[in-house]
Amino acid sequence: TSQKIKVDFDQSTGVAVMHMQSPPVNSLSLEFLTDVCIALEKLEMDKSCRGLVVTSSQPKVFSAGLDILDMYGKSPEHCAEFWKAVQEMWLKFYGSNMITIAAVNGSSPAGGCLLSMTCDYRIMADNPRYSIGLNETKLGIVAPFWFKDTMVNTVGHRATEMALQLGLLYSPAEALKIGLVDQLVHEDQVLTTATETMTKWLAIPDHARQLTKSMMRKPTIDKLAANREADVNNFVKFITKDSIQKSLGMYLEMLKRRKA
Ligand code: CO8
Repeated sequence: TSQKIKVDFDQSTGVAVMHMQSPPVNSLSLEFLTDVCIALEKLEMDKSCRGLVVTSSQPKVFSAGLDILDMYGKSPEHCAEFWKAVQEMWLKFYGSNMITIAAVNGSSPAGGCLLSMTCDYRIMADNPRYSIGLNETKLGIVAPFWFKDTMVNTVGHRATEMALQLGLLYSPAEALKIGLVDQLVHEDQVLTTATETMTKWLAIPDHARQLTKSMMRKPTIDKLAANREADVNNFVKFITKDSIQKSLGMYLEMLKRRKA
């Protein structure tokens, strides 16, 4: 595997841990998404691997979401290739046969939140400085239908409607309250709690759990799987608009200013 992700697979437990280690903020770039998909495919094919924990090696950040630089000032061809990779990541994670647990040990905006929502269970660090949510509207962009569907499936229609319109980023306590995450623990305990939780899930017969997971998620997955090309075209048409490029440029400026 690549330098940007490290996968530790424990044969004795059948559980793998994927550490995202793409400095500074694990943004989901085309290259990073490709590596994640290759790693996930390998684990999926290994019948001895039953569970996967996803976590971050970067301090304070789980993932900053999609790499804005893959959507800013890029050719339509590049944007299309990038978007296919985003779709692929979502399809692979949301449809995984493995038990997937997100160990959210830092902030998790936009695509980072999406990645965690594709998992079966979310444990977040109880640090009020961290936040999680689909903040797309704050960048002047619109979360696509399958981001929306994933959130509806996680927290319900009403909470999603408010979250998406306002581009809300929730504190861990607020995220727990609406069910965006399942459990809060101290920062140092996120990974060990994920391992403990995994043990509970591993006790369920795989075939029954897998069929149940598929029953719950298949309609949502099929919706994108049947419309991938149209979704790519929509994205490219939207993201390459002058007005949208301008919004992204202003957002990037804001990120830099905030730092100074
Ligand atoms: N993409 C590219 N670069 C990024 C991103 C990103 N998503 N996030 C941060 N960076 C860069 C920063 O600009 C900064 O760069 P530099 O060092 O050159 O100034 C560097 O990473 C470090 O960032 P910070 O100094 O801000 O790090 P902090 O630890 O202070 O904060 C955060 C970490 C909280 C993650 C913060 O960086 C942040 O809020 N980032 C923005 C997150 C965000 O809004 N992401 C949204 C991406 S869009 C998306 O995922 C879904 C899009 C759906 C598309 C739909 C279109 C139709």
